[in-house]
Amino acid sequence: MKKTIRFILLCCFVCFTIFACQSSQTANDFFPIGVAVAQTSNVALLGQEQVIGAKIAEAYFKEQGGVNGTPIKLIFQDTGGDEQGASNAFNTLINQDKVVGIVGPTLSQQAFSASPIADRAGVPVIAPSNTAKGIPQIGKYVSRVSAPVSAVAPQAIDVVLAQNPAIKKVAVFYAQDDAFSKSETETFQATAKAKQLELVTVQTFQTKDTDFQTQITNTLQLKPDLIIISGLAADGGNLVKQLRELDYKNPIIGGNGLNTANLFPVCQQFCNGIFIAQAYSPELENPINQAFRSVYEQQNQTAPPQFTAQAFTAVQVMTEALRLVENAKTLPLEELRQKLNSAILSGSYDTPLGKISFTPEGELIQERFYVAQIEMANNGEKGRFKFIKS
Ligand code: 1QQ
Repeated sequence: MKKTIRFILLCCFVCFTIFACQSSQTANDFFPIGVAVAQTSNVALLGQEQVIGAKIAEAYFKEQGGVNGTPIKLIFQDTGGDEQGASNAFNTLINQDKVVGIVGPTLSQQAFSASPIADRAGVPVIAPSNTAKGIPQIGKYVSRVSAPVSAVAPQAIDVVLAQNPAIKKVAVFYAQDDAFSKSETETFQATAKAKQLELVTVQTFQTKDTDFQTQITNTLQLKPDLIIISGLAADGGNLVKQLRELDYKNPIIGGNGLNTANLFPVCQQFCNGIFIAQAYSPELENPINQAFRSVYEQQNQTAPPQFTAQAFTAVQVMTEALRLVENAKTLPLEELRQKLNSAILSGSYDTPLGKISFTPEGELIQERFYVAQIEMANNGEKGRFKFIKS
């Protein structure tokens, strides 16, 4: 009999322990924020920089007391480089991980498939790097901290023309299977025409292409004074390399997809001189940028890149908006997601990108943009982004 009672008591203890452990996994002890970016595939050249920025933000805000004493916890789901991967990651974060909101995906091409899923489920999405036209218009739960191509890309043309007033003929290349590249080339082409430049050719390629000889041969016959490329890092880097190998000597502007040091191993010494407009400058003097920059520099011995700063900013906005939601800890998840979205859109934030806020539609309002030029060491191994317009 005694044995039976002891057994029952033991069972109760085990059950209670299991129950206690399980309930401590709920959102009461932390706020789960999903991060759905490309950790694998060709797009990981861009996505890796985002993971670093999100993780720095997670540690930084933990130290700052999280959300009124409750930490945020990032839950990463790899999207790979395509639409299906992004949609799967979003579904897992929403239904299985029960996140309060999502930072992601990496590409606009992925966002047009995945972000409507979150929008329909009433889950706030902050796009850390989707710059194509139409992203905030996906739905009322979608906003972005990545300024649109229309605000950023023209700055590179301005700087190049100021340095080279004799430029007349422009050739444009873009990846026709990528929504961002299509959107960015529209901006580049419209800006070039508005500046009275002659658009001598528009060449297309695919983001998985590695050989650009045909397009380059067709283009160089037309003797352009400037070439502008809208693609991603691997394709864009190879295109630059092949242009220089085939003796193209005039300036090159790269779009946002080339905006990473992960381009350097692809085009090596041929990356030298590429102009790229920037939505972030490491030099910005505000306390949060200085804090972010110093952690990044300790870890990486170089200044932080734009995609890292934007990912940090997306996690920051999510965290600071959570602080504004009354009784966030006890609200049912659905209601929390809804109130979080309203808080995101109505807040204003001091971030590594400077002071930012949003239009009611979720479009970013940001004050300053910059232009940098890539400077490679002679051996082509090391390079840096040198800021020329700040
Ligand atoms: C987009 C982009 C990419 C270059 C981000 C990595 O701007 O897809 O919108």
